[in-house]
Amino acid sequence: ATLTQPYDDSPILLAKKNGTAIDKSTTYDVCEDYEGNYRFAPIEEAQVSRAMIKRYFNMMYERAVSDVVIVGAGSAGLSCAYHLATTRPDLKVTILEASVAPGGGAWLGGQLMTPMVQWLTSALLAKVVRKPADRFLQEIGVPFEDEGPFVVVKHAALFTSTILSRVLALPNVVMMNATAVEDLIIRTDFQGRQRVSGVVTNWTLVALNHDTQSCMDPNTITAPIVISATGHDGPMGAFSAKRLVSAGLLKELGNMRGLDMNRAEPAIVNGTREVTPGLVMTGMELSEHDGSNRMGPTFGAMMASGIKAAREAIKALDA
Ligand code: AHZ
Repeated sequence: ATLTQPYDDSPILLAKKNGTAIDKSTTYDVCEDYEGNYRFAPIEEAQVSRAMIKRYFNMMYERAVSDVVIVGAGSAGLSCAYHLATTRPDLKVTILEASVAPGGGAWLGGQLMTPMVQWLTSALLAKVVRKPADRFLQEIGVPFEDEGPFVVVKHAALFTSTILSRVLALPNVVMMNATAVEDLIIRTDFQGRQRVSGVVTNWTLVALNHDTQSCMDPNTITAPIVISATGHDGPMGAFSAKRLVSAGLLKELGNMRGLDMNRAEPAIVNGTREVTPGLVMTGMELSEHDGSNRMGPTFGAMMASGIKAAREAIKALDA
């Protein structure tokens, strides 16, 4: 038998599923035999390579000019992407994430609560999401416990995996992970103003090795609006805020202040804006830009700031 029968259409599997008898006298084109052994359709290795290469490089080709680039796929960047891409399905939204795993700090609620400590109470593994961000949780379909002034999602990974799957399923969104933004494209417009007009990219593994090799030049993506969501300072964080300083577009970094939940959340959400022409900033990167407090493990402001950043981007695009 030639093994071309699609798996789901296998007469044997269908007979098993429907509880009907398998006709053993007939030879079927199937991937599973009567004993339950699987046989795979033959494949050339090059088919696998080409299936990836064609799609990935077509995507890069198509997204070399995007409508909006979002830098950083943490809780703020992903919330922004979801709101932007669902509100404006006409926009080509391109997300760039330096890490292999998108999600930023939102895989854990606070402190490094790994599966080794699962025996601790669920509250210790939980991610606190203060209201009114619970409406966003309802919209994307993440269950939570209502604790009055705040709500609790039983595991941060439930939020992050859900929003990732929602965002990646949207037809106008692409995400390139393991891809770092190394620089900003900054042009002078007709009025002589400096304007962010896109990003300079490289594979993160290359970006981390510039000191060990001779020149490894980058690539570019142009876009009328860049949304920076790179988090507070760290090995890669606060990327655009720091670059704005070295490019002379921001006098100095405000530097993130100490933890104060009550001050931090409104400061981040209310401060979400186009900080320089062409660049909207969201999430904890703003604390470094503006010098506002950190809030620790409460993520409501990240969602609300992401949503506001999407609105600011639309406003700037439509202006
Ligand atoms: O890998 C970074 C992370 O996933 C990514 N990133 C940073 N620099 C990048 C670059 N190119 C591409 N140059 C880059 N990607 O940006 C993402 C930032 O996610 P995050 O979770 O660190 O930031 P956020 O603002 O979305 O969420 C902050 C969550 C925090 S931190 C905090 C505290 O410390 O008090 N409290 C909260 C709620």
